[in-house]
Amino acid sequence: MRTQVGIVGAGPAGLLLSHLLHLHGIESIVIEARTRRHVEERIRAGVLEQGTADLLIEAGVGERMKREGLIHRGIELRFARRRHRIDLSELTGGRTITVYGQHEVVKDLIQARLTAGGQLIFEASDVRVRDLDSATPAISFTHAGQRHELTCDFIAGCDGSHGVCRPAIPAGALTLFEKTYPFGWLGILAEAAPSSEELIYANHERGFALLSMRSKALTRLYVQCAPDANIADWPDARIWQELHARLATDEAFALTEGPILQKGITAMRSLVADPMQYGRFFLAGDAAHIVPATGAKGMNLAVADVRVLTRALADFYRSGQRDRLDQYSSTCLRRVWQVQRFSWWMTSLLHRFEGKTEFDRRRQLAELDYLTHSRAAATTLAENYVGLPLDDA
Ligand code: RFL
Ligand code: PHB
Repeated sequence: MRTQVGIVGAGPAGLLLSHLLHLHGIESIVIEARTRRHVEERIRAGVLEQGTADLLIEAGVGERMKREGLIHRGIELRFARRRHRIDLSELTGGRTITVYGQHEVVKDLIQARLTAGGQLIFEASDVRVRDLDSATPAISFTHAGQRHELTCDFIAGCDGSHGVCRPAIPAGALTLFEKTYPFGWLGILAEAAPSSEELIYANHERGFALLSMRSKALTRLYVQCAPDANIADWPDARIWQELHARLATDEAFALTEGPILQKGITAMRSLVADPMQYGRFFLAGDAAHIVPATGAKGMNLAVADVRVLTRALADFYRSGQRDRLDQYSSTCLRRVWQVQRFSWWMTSLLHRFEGKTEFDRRRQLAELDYLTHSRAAATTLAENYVGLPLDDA
């Protein structure tokens, strides 16, 4: 088998890359380890920056998102039993975020690829990449009991944080920057109308809580938990009890409960791989970097990488120009570090840090107070949350 760009992983990064390349007349094949159903049902991110939503619309895959996505113009910060609205739109010249599940984006992209005759190979096992710095890098994999070899001009490693791509770059050629936070998030999807029209980020002495949503009938909720928490120790009643306690306010609010459809624990960590390229091999999305979920940036960052990579590959195939390909990593890493900083800051602001002193706690509350009473401070949150401008260099 042969293709121009071999793509490992059918998450948002791999699928969007394949779709955008197709729009430029560049052929690709996507190799995915899991089933189509699994990737279409995996509940993860839910917040699209304005730039992400605009890109999906421009690329012709935003129709359902425009119909079903929820446009939000603000978020709430809740602390010391008070509610404070950050008016994202007013602070950013009218920009908004769209609440639309990552799995819905994935469904839309799979549909678009299949309609256009794109090749997506699900349930591939023992996927390996090799000859990455040669002119003909290759992906080998087993599918339906047969071993295949896919020779490519370029390979995009879009296989997420636990894939085979990042480790395929020789250790001496790669630096990893990592930070682990001393807590995780326990997330649930509940069959209940969201108790608020906008997302609520709550700082509480028992720990962080977040109210988000997937639709008018589905609430997505998170509570900070121990990094090694066991889901068995979190029966439904305990989850609701913590949510009620951490979201409690002296102002009007009632948390609506409903049957829990999904439950899972996510580690909170930061990771950056530098560089994001090696020869003809390019990492994009979670394969290259992880951000703690507090800033709602993971999927948006994957989309930003893929946009840069598409432009670089389009230049190459159109005119043989390699400049943008050569600059791929440095172009992406600038945004990656901006987003790491923001995600780390949101995480530090909102979580309970075990072992920290009362001084640290008061300082955290003072920062929240400043943020909700200074237009300058609120603007820095707002412009990062709706998404820094995409790099158009
Ligand atoms: P993905 O989505 O992990 O996709 C990688 C794909 O590669 C496949 N794969 C392989 N395929 C072939 N061979 C192998 N050896 C393979 N190994 C793995 C996997 O099956 C998968 O299909 O990475 P991608 O495309 O880079 O997308 C990144 C996003 O998924 C991720 O950053 C976000 O979900 C992070 N994230 C959030 N991001 C946001 O922008 N906003 C949010 O609100 C937000 N909330 C979240 C999140 C992530 C979470 N979890 C579970 C990690 C909330 C949670 C709970
Ligand atoms: C989500 O809806 O899953 C979500 C929203 C905001 C975040 C993280 C996750 O910061």
